Amino acid sequence: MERIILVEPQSKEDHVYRHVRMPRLGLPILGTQLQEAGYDVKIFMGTGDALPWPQLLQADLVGISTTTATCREAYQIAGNLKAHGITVVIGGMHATFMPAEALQFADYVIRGEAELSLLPLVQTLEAGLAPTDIPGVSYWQDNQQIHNELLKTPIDMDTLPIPDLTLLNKFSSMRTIPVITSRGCPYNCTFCCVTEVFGRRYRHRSTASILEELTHYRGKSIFFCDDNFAAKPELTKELLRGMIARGIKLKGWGAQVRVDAARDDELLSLMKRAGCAIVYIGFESINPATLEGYNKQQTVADIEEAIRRFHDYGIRIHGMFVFGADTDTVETIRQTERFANQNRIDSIQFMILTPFPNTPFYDKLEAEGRILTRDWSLYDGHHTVFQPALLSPEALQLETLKAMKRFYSPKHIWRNLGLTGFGSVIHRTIGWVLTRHFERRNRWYENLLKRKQPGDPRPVALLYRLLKAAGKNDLQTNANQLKVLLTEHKGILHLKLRGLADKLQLAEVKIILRGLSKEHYSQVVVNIEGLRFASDQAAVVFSKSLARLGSRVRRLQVVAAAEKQASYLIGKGLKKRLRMQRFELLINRA
Ligand code: B12
Ligand code: SF4
Repeated sequence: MERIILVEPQSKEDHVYRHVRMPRLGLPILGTQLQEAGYDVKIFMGTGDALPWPQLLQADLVGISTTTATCREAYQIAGNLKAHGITVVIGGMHATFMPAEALQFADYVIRGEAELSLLPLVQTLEAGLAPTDIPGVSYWQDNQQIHNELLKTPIDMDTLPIPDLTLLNKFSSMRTIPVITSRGCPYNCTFCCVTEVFGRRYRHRSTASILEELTHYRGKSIFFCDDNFAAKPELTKELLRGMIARGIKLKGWGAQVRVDAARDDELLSLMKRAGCAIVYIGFESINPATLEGYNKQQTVADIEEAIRRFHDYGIRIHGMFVFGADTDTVETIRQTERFANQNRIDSIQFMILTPFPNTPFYDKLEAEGRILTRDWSLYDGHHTVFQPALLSPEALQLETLKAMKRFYSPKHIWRNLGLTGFGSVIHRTIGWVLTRHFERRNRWYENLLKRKQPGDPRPVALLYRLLKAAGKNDLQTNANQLKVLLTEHKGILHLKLRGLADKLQLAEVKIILRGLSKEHYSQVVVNIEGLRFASDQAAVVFSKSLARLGSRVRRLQVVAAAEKQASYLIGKGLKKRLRMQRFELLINRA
């Protein structure tokens, strides 16, 4: 097992952050560990169809990282690799929360922090053994899922290597370099999932090791990936003093902090002197009831004070707000936009509250029947995926976008010039372009929410309903030996094909499929576990009609029985469709 490729899939959904070329640090750290142990490692970031497939298909093992919003891309890539017989390990945030789901697409899943698990797993596999004792590993044994216990003590950050970012394909085009100084957060905001992975105990690296890393990046722009860069102000000050003393001049750096950081004059002064250009602050809300509900432990007065004080020190602010709490109304969203403009926040991000799976917030909404869709790719803070309490899903979606548009309007961009300078004008102009782009690309979702019937928990207008309207629902055809069963479950259309398919019968299926694909956003699952092809030609015809269906619906999943059946289809034309968007191959091992 020499060649290892690690992949950070990017989201296909169009949102502001899709265009950021900075990786999360998990794969660079794990990649460096593997490289130091003698493996040939490469890391790729990208959407499935933009990845270098010839290289991926040569790998001995591929590790794929997940967040909730990018897990579908991850599963799609994993499905394709599995069909080619390549060993796949999935890890990261979403896999940690949903290991049983992720394991459907992989040989192994690693939950939680993986620095004490991935290398031992690779070595164990090389020795031909089962990973019975490796913490956090989930795997298959006799078609059963085994989930090893999680790592008991959090990882000591000083035992980790400095990530070698040159392992990344996008290194040369990376404008901002990610550096991390700590893990874990002592707070416990109700909507956040970070503490589920990194814990509530704040751990940090030694100042000496961070300074050593920073010396490599003189003259570059840095983003500190810590959830709360100044959680221990005395340590942060030590680091900043070190940067100043060693003359580590960066092009400018940014970090996430809480409002509390603004109360400490010495900290602010050191941040400015060490080159801090911008802070990212989770203000979350200006509705006191919402702040309380989020357990944010900050007040609106704290927010106002933080804005004023960071500005006094000439540090720009990116304010992050979250809309959609049970105490929020349309007026909350409008007031927040006015607040952000009046207080001259340099740039903002208005996000829609997102119930990440396996958080208490998700469980609550699930229990109340308020989850609208389990399409994880929409769990990105830009789409309404649940039924809010005091406003409709459509209003939450539209008002959030409208507020973004007002904030990033040319009027406010120029008004801002006098106060916070040209830097924030540039940021706001970029925001103006991206917001409009997002609006154009996401109209389909507004339309979808508009069609939602009150009290209907499903994400509306499915192909199935079109079919229902045509009086053909729950169709069961028996064309000679080919059986076609059409059903709907939790808002997803399922097409089950059983028996022997020849060209003629497939022509009939093609007509059914064509009739279905009038809308562009639905999810269809085609189960071919019980399907056999009368000839190679029939398999080619089938591959083609699947591809056509895939280009018309929002997501197409094909469930095949065992890897053999999947490889056969791939051999018969599906290989060309590896680049096909929205296509996933799932292999049922049972
Ligand atoms: C830096 C960062 C960003 C950057 C870079 C993003 C990128 N390339 O994805 C920016 C600012 C652009 C960004 C944007 C967004 N982000 Co962000 N981001 C972070 C942040 C603060 C740090 C990431 C990091 O480096 N972590 C440290 C490293 C060491 O952790 P890690 O990469 O997860 O890896 C460890 C384990 O997870 C595991 N692991 C990870 N991958 C793999 C793979 C394998 C094979 C194995 C075995 C193990 C493994 O092992 C690693 C080492 O222990 C995290 C919070 C956090 N603390 O992680 C949020 C976080 C990842 N972001 C989040 C979100 C929601 C977003 C946005 C959707 C926000 C938005 N509304 O626009 C966008 C989407 C971006 C996208 N890719 O589509 C959420 C994800 C939640 C979830 N359940 O998925 C997080 C957790 C924040 C939060 N508070 O909830 N983000
Ligand atoms: S302070 Fe930030 S990282 Fe910590 S729990 Fe709250 S949202 Fe999560």
